[in-house]
Amino acid sequence: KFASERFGWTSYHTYEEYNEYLRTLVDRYPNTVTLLQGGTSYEGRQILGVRVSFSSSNLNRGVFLESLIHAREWITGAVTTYVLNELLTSTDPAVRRIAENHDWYVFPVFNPDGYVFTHTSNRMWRKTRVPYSGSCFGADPNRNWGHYWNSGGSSALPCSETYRGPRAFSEPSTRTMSEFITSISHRLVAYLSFHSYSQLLLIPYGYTAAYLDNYNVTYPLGLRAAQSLASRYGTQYTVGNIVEAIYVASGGSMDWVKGTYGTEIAYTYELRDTGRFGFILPAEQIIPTAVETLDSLVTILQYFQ
Ligand code: ING
Ligand code: ZN
Repeated sequence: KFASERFGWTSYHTYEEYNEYLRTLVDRYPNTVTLLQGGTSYEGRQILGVRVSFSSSNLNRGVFLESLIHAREWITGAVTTYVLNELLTSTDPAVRRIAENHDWYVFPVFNPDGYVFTHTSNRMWRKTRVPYSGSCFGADPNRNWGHYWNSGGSSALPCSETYRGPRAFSEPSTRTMSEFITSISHRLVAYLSFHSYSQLLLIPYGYTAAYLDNYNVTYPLGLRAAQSLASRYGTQYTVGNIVEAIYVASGGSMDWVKGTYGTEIAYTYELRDTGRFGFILPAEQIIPTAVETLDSLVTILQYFQ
């Protein structure tokens, strides 16, 4: 059996298993899937992803899926790989259309050092594993990007969960992934970042409460996406800009992509749940969470039809 059939979405996987899964997709769908090394972490791990393209010329508009930038948010990598699998295997016409009309860039584990640490040492680890002052490790990789870095909602203290790092892109993982994103930025029309938990669909920016760019498009589209999501199992999402929905938070990846390249569609998901299990979402909820999320992605990408 192909490892992609053993992989499955009834349990959570390790960093090595995610990488093995991505490699087997390339073996199985050589004309459609390309393995990409987007970056490298502080501890020297590869940040692997795939491009999925059903067009021989690679000229489709690009959609980027980012997950596990925060190590403990395990549901996020499970959902993006489930979506990846559906893009390759679904026979649902709506899914086939979004799959084949876009070039997909899927990077399941943005923060491999942190993710490995959640398996070996501390399930609740969030940050990178770069050693900083005293005995504290890690900057928050979602406070470390260079668009209005250090503009509120991040900490100067290395021991803080939201430590922004000594400078923008101090973390090898964010720096190298930003360089990769730059290299494909001219192709990207959508950047979707996955976090957990709280059931929110968040609109840029995190550094300012102002409704910049195309909020008048992304807010109503986000409401329709949340409706699609809810229509599957009744899961309720709140839609709003980051500052209004949660808090000021500068240095996020989505702010940088949107602010630097003007990517038309940019959302951050805060997946299930609302706090009962929080980061430790039971594996039985992976598939339902992914199925409802895919419904919302179909709605979001209808914008480009
Ligand atoms: N939430 C995100 C965080 O980094 C966020 C929310 C998204 C902030 C995008 C800024 C930009 O705090 C979680 N759960 O990590
Ligand atoms: Zn997060």
